[in-house]
Amino acid sequence: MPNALITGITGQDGLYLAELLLSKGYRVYGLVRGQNNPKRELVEQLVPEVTILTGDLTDLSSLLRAFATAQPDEVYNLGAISFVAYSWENAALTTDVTAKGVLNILEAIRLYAGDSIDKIRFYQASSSEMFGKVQEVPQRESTLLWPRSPYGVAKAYGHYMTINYRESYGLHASSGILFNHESPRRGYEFVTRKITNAVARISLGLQDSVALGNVDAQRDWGFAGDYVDAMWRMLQQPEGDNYVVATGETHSIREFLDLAFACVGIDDWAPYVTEDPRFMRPAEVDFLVGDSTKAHEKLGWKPTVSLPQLVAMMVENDLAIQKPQAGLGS
Ligand code: NAP
Ligand code: F7E
Repeated sequence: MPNALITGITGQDGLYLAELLLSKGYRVYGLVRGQNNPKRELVEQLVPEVTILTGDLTDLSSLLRAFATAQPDEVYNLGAISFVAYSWENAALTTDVTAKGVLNILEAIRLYAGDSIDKIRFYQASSSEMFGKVQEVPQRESTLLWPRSPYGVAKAYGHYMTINYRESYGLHASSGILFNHESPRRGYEFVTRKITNAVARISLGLQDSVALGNVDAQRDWGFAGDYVDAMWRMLQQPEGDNYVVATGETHSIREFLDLAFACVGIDDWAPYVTEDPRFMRPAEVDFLVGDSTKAHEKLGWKPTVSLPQLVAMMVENDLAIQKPQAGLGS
């Protein structure tokens, strides 16, 4: 039974990955930060078999203690400050967690494993945000990075540091350059969940409208459950590498709105959506679309959920959550 350590276990991907690894017979350890983390309960409810360890990516000694307990064969570094808009307001903190946190965990591996470093496999949660002002369409592993946010810059640091530890110490280290992936577990701050939650509430008479920023931005959206499978596949390869994971389709926020409102029988969403400059970003990533040919060919990975299916899944979930608020059964 292999041991896996997941940072970011309380997040969207951490929960899906824990479920996947448990189903494959892994013993799973999850790092949870803070003295009274409200999301700890979610982990305990959804994946009670996971052993929770206390630690923080900014605290190297806490990572070393986690390694001593978990004795991991595979380490998945999903922990990050992941909300792009927030990264401008807290650029130094984002750098400490999302960039330097990667160095801390790589150093923890080196200190823990010593001469047996080749026995550990490492996954770094890199991001399409690193492509930022895109230099090539579609974006692939070799595309020049041009990050547009403190978050994107921090992820670029983590990406290159992962490659550096692979090249310097022979660590089996993979960088998954994942494009946007969503699910009913997506945080409410991200545009997809903000929209599906608002659509559910508007259709139930609980809310009049939703305020958004740039609805012309285009993203390559997939389903998070598919994307954690790609992470696992990367660590089963003979060597660490970099992989783009994406659907290969791009859609605007407007198209996402079309699909989400259609789920509740609303064809014209204009009366329900307002533009609010508070949600505009200092520098926008206008367009992303990924080429995951390498992941298809080497990992045998393919997305299984289409955008309309994903949107329907998210709207249905938010309707079930919101119905009791409207005095209806779920
Ligand atoms: P998420 O839901 O925001 O989860 C982020 C996780 O990081 C949470 O568990 C959070 O813990 C943890 N974390 C934050 N600060 C930490 C710290 N100082 N020490 C340890 N853990 C910390 O993100 P996600 O969507 O699951 O994404 C997982 C990873 O993939 C992230 O690294 C993200 O940047 C990256 N990524 C995501 C996407 C996407 O579209 N979802 C695409 C590409 C890359 P708390 O619950 O305590 O805050
Ligand atoms: O924004 C626009 C916004 O916050 C998507 C993270 O998981 O994926 C995610 O980052 C787009 C942007 O995701 C609102 O300007 C318009 O163009 O849902 P988002 P993101 O910034 O793409 C990448 C791959 C990651 O790695 C990140 O961790 O939607 N947008 N109006 C809005 N966005 C938000 N959040 N809220 C709005 O009201």
